[in-house]
Amino acid sequence: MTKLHYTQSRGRAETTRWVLAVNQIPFENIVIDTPEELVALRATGKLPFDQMPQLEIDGHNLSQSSAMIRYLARRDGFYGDTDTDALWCDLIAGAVADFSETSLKAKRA
Ligand SMILES: N[C@@H](CCC(=O)N[C@@H](CS)C(=O)NCC(=O)O)C(=O)O
Repeated sequence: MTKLHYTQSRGRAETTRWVLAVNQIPFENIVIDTPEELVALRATGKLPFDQMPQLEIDGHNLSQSSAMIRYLARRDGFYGDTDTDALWCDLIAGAVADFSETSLKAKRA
């Protein structure tokens, strides 16, 4: 079963949730909301860089949200047919990441 570990927020996991949904991959959304839960998750050794989001899929323990999005896109045929198609996918993903990073840094009023 595919599992996604992240906090109770959209944050850096939401694009992965979208791509899982587009690919029609059922997944368990596991909420890690306390420092103790994060410590326990780290102790499993499944976080390559000790960070979330973390995606368990196809026997892989993935981190880095941009890597997981690209893996899912390639895996299920959403990366185009040519290097130029893939280039444009990367350009658009980069632009979306710029907007996302800005909103992640925004402070709540
Ligand atoms: N470049 C990484 C950044 C991951 C990241 O900064 N995750 C934060 C939560 S949004 C985290 O795990 N922070 C805990 C820590 O770094 O100790 C990605 O896009 O997945």
